[in-house]
Amino acid sequence: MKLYDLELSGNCYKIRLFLNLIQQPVELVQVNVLKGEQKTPEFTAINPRAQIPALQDGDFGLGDSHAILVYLAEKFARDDWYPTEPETRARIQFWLSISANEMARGLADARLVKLFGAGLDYERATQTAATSLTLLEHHLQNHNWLVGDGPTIADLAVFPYVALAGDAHIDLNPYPAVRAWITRIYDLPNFLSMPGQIAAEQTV
Ligand SMILES: N[C@@H](CCC(=O)N[C@@H](CS)C(=O)NCC(=O)O)C(=O)O
Repeated sequence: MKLYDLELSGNCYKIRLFLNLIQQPVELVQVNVLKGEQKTPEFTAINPRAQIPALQDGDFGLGDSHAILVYLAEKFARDDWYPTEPETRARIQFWLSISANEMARGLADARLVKLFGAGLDYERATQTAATSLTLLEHHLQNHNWLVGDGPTIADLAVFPYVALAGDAHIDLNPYPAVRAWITRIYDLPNFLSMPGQIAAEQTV
């Protein structure tokens, strides 16, 4: 199995983290998006959206971090990370949508501006980030995990850009329940870190 990857991509990190947590080996193939390597015909045959991450598993190719999380969880870890009850699945999908929308347009866009100089509206991104962090904070004041009693792919989808808030120059101090949740994820067996994450001592 190959993961088309970039170390500094939070979307790619979702997949690297999950595969490490479930101890599934993968071959990492670096894609330099600044050089446009995601636009080659070979790559768009795997992901027509011309974005990383993308996965190649035998004959099966797939793009999108959320689709890949669902695929890998179904295949390797359904009972633990993607339980089958309709209510649980639907709640997980709710958070995958938050990840693909509010987290992407908020925390991830703000990080793109501050870390890579992207020409995006930083003010708007920070407002979206504040709204989604407040939503997350309220949820986590009464729950240890986003869905159910243990970690699921919902946590892994939402977590990366939250833990990378420092790169986006966004302070997590007003969100103590979010910081406690980050600590719980850091403490998972076989956790894998990525550069730029909030330091463990800042989470308590
Ligand atoms: N919704 C997609 C977003 C993927 C995405 O934005 N990938 C970025 C890197 S983090 C990318 O490939 N950017 C290069 C481009 O769009 O040309 C996902 O969750 O995988």
